[in-house]
Amino acid sequence: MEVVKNIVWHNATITKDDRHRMNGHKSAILWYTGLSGAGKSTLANKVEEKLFERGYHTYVLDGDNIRMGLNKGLGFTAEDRKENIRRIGEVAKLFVDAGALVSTAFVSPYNEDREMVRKLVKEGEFIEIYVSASLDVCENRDTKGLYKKARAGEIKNFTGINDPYEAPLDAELTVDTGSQTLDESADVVLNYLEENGYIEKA
Ligand code: ADX
Repeated sequence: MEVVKNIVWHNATITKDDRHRMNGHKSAILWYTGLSGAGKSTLANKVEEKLFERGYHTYVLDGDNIRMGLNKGLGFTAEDRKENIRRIGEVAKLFVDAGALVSTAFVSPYNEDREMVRKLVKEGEFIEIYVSASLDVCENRDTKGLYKKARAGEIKNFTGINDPYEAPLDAELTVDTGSQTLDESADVVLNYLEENGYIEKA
């Protein structure tokens, strides 16, 4: 890669604090991680819906969708996943700067990659949410038919089948979508946000 020189950081006139004051709430990344089919996107969207209804500035960055645009061309080797997560981390950081409660729904199977994102932002701005449905549950759901293909050897590096998933060691939250309803899981997240001063109590 070319070494780029002669770039100077420009400080914004309107700061993150100004935006927090204007919006009436803090900003942070809600980082959902878990196996394909664990329910990350579904949960992220449900939580967003509840926050949005209560007047919070929100956005969801979704793995499958981002891979069709910004991250088109990245595959599923450890190196490509790292680059996928690095870019999403940077984009999510911009959303935090813009004052939003931004949710990301990516498998993000490696502890190291998730820790890289945690370090990008300030303490308290990264909330790791482990969506912990077991491989059995995800494989039985097989919403996209990908586990079947992976078992048949049609997909290489498929997380949980022939590629690793490193469960978070120190997640702020663990949500078991295998044993909870969607609303129950969403309320676990909302309670955390209330208890930790990100949002007002309902
Ligand atoms: S990540 O590992 O780099 O974070 P990301 O969340 O962007 O993955 O993409 C995962 C989605 O891509 C899965 O939900 C699934 O639909 C699809 N997918 C296709 N191939 C794979 C694979 N080899 N491993 C995991 N997911 C895959």
